[in-house]
Amino acid sequence: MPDTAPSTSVATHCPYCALQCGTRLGHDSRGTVVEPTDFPVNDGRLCQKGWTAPALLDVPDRLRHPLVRDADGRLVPADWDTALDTVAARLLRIRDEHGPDALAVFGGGGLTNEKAYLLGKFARLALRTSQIDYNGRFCMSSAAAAGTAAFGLDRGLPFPVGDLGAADAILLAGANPAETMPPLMRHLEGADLIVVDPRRTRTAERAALHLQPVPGTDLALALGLLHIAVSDGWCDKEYVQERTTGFDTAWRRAVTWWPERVERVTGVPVAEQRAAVRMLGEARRAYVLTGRGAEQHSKGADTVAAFINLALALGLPGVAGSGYGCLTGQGNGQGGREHGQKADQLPGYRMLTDPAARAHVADVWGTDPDTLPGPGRSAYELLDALGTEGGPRALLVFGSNPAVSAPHAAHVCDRLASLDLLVVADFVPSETARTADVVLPVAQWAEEDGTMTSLEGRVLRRRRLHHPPDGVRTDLDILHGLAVRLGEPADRYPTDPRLVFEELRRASRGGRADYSGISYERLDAGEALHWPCPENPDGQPHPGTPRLFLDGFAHPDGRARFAEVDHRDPAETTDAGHPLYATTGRVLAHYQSGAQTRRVAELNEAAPGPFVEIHPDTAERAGLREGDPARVTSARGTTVARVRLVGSMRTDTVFLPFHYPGPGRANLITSTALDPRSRMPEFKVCAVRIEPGTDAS
Ligand SMILES: Nc1nc2c(c(=O)[nH]1)N[C@H]1C(S)=C(S)[C@@H](COP(=O)(O)OP(=O)(O)OC[C@H]3O[C@@H](n4cnc5c(=O)[nH]c(N)nc54)[C@H](O)[C@@H]3O)O[C@H]1N2
Ligand SMILES: Nc1nc2c(c(=O)[nH]1)N[C@H]1C(S)=C(S)[C@@H](COP(=O)(O)OP(=O)(O)OC[C@H]3O[C@@H](n4cnc5c(=O)[nH]c(N)nc54)[C@H](O)[C@@H]3O)O[C@H]1N2
Ligand code: SF4
Ligand SMILES: [Mo]
Repeated sequence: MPDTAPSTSVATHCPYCALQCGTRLGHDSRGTVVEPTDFPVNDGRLCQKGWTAPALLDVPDRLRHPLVRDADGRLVPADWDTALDTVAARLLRIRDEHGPDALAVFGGGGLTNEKAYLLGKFARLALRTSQIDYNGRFCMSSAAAAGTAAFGLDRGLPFPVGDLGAADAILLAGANPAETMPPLMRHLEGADLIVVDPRRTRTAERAALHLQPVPGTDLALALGLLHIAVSDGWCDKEYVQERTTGFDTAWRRAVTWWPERVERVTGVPVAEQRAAVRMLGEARRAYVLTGRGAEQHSKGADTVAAFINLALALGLPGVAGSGYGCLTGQGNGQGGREHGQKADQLPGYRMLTDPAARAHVADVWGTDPDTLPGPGRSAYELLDALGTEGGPRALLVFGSNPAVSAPHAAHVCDRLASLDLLVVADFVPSETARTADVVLPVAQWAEEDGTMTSLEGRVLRRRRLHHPPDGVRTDLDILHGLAVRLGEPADRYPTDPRLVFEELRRASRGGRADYSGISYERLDAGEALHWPCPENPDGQPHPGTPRLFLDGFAHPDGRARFAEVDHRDPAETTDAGHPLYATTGRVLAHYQSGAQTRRVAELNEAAPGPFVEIHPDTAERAGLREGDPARVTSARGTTVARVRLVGSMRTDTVFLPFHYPGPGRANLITSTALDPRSRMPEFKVCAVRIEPGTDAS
């Protein structure tokens, strides 16, 4: 069917996380309603966010027309031509005066594949800038760097979610799916769960074993688990011999991490370390999975590498029924990292520095490879450079709310304020949008077609239930409108998602994430297509690749690589002025910066405001009781939150969710230390003190 007429009900997927639960959306007397479908990952279930998602479509302050800041500094309604003309004219002027790298783009892992692809093309062709990165840098980059190094290819889960159901043991390092992907828990029920988390989360409560390390010490723990695996005889020597290289270099480091030393650094008792390895070693089928708790560190990539080393020593990756995986987070966190909105990437998970990749993509784009810019700054470095000498002077934001979600948020807001031009495309007036010079109101999930790639690498159709409200345009329309005004040929920026996908197929052909054999027709026929899914030269449809690495890893020799990694402290350790560790994360009811979920009444009632989890003894020493307002202060700033006493917390650690705006932003305190390999910020550990606050503070 060509551009579909809106239907009375459509099969689609939840707008939020990377599990991409299957849903059916329809209308009844209450308005838009959602039902879960029997899609394999959720099998008739949804979490609270999924059930309430239709409310997003008409939140009271939904943006319904463009806004342009007037001479008095107020955002006032404007028509689309005025808004787009204003943006284009100012972009051209800034580029003329300061060169193309004065223009920057910040994308998001919630954008469809089509949007992510067109955004990267727009930045590099229409703006001619190298300065594009996206919020996935804050999310999956450490696991991606480690996975690529180890296996030659980065796909969050190289196996379908359903495979987890047959496992005997699963180690979850720094993931809390009971709150972040509730329907996933059903797939973990059959296994003995080993949870590594400084907090006793809802996931940890369901575990056979909970290891509760000091934040920022997972690398030591993983080295120690490898040490035990080898010295207690759980190492799969035949697998290591036949399917890997580099064991000796990894062992050279792990050998010094004997269990007592690991206990001293991590706080995890020797007996628990041994028990964890025994559970994994005795299992016939086992998985090691990482989440943001292990990854969002200045050594996140090395930490993931250490967990992969453990998995390799146990002989798990690339074996049916076992493996290593990263639980990717955002709705299109997987696809968003494959199609060119990352600073160093071109579509198909190609690298921007690879001459063959440049030539291929330039050919699809109808341009000379020499005109393509090189790699630009990573997300935090980009935000940090805004408005500085030699840094970008204009920023276009599509699908992120960095005023709340970026580390050291007060500093990021200063940088945003120093820009000559800030343009935000969103469907709600997010905290970032409110500071913009131009706000462009966009359509959302149920109002447009597209594809998303879930955490298991499966490409899914997002389907339109109804047209966007009057006055609202799609992201593809906006990119088209701007590109044309910047002098680009109109047909280079199609507004029909299907046409963009057809081009994306060609651009990805032969790349690591090859989508060339996938089409809307095949997806609409219900096929389950996991990439790589190349177009076969003989015309036979490729079945996709649900399980990777069974016949070999993606390195030229087919072997996985052990990594030589060693533990190091977090960028910031505690001292007399900042005696506690603060870590950050998520609660069930809210999503990310909260821009969407804080506008859904039922979700906001479930988790109404910022809080800090703290052990009762630690609270008492600080003079704090349950419900008191508290000030949590790091070297960068102070955030305010209500005290929540939690007896199972470590006494040296407090926890804050990062979903709240204003003075309750957890990111007012977080560290700007970056992982040297992935450029991931250290969201999960900084040194703080806590003291009584006032309701006004
Ligand atoms: N409800 C909800 N669900 C979501 C999201 C959301 O915002 N809200 N976001 C989605 C996205 S984008 C993502 S990335 C995923 C994230 O999913 P998760 O990775 O499960 O989420 P987090 O809560 O960030 O971190 C997981 C756990 O890491 C622990 N942790 C903190 N520091 C450390 C440490 O040093 N070591 C270890 N081992 N653990 C530590 C925290 O206590 C927390 O329980 O969730 C997705 N799903
Ligand atoms: N302290 C701390 N900070 C963190 C984390 C942490 O664990 N701790 N986690 C990090 C992680 S993993 C992530 S993924 C980031 C996420 O943080 P953000 O990047 O801020 O993510 P969202 O809050 O989802 O913001 C998405 C914005 O885009 C809008 N939007 C949604 N879909 C579309 C679309 O299709 N088009 C357009 N134009 N707009 C759209 C939404 O309304 C919302 O305003 O936060 C990071 N920040
Ligand atoms: S688990 Fe994720 S995809 Fe599923 S309903 Fe909840 S937010 Fe939506
Ligand atoms: Mo994320």
